[in-house]
Amino acid sequence: MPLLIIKSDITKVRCDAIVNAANKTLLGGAGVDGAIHKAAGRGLLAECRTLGGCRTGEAKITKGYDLPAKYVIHTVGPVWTDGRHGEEELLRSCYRNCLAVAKEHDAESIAFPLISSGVYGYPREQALKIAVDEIAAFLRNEEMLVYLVIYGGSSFRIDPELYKDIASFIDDNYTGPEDRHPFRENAGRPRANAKACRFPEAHGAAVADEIPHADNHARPELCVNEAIHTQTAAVFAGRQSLDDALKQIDESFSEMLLRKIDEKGITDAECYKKANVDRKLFSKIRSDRLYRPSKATAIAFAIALELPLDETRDMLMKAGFALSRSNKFDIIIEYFITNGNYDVFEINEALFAFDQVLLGV
Ligand code: AR6
Repeated sequence: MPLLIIKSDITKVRCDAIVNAANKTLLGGAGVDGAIHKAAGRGLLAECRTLGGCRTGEAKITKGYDLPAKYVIHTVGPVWTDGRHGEEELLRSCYRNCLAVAKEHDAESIAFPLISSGVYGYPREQALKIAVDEIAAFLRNEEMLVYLVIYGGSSFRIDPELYKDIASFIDDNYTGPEDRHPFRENAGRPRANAKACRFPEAHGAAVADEIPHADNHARPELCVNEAIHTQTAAVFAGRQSLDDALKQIDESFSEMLLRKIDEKGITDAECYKKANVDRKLFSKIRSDRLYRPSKATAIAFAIALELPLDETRDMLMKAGFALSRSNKFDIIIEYFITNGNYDVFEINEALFAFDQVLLGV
């Protein structure tokens, strides 16, 4: 199942377990710890008192009390000194231990804050990279829906070099209206408060049908492929019956996807995991040859299959979409494909940093 980076308050996320970035006493504190204790009520503190604290890198579980989550998994991140005091390994073990505890309790979904990146001072880009790395490694073998929750309006940056590179690629390739240019100084304020990405209003949102698109993803209403136009013309010219014409409809998105999976010699599971797509959604696509995915899902599969740009365009067209140069999302996708980087989690980090919808579901 997928990893979704979302902007939210973790105490509001509906899922089986939320993770608390606690301290060794487990008796509450500031930051996300304070927010979780406040929202959960006194029952949480009472249960925490029975746990005897927790060592750095380890994890302990309690009930969720007044929270929408069934469980809270408490972990203690490392305090950042200079990166030479075992901070990275300790932070990695926080994620691993929390995921192991969640699995032991049959949690199907879990939400993490960016552990150690607040009061404990871990540099945010590095904290994010470790979180994504560990969660992605876990999801290669396990089925769980994992949210990484970034709080409030705090600025969020990926590796500054990568950010600069993508920003200049967007700058060089953007062909939309000048007054909405993403980076030019004379541009208006494009999408200042645009929703960053999907929001888990309810447990299971990400495994339900395709989630509605953000405004930069308006689905073209009439996006029938050219083959169908040709067939239609022939019908109206009286050369063909409608039945005959419909028999000649081009390969569908789902058919192309399954053909490409076969050609690449990968399994279905390898493909949907690499696409950051939920197994149930994949099954739907597999069983419905006319399934219409969202644009983000269609691109996620093109990325999982490591398709070059022309084949990505072809696959998108079958789902009724195009890659244009008039919006940031499309240009960022083009950037990664032309650079031969097909790591969906890295692409999602970049999309998140640029306030765009994420790939997969
Ligand atoms: N939802 C999601 N993320 C949040 C929330 C929230 N409601 N509130 C803060 N964050 P921190 P740490 C983010 O300081 O660095 C406590 O006092 C925040 O923006 O909560 O591991 C404990 O008792 C940041 O990105 O935890 C410990 O003493 C991330 O959560 C100490 O702080 C972690 O920030 C732990 O420090």
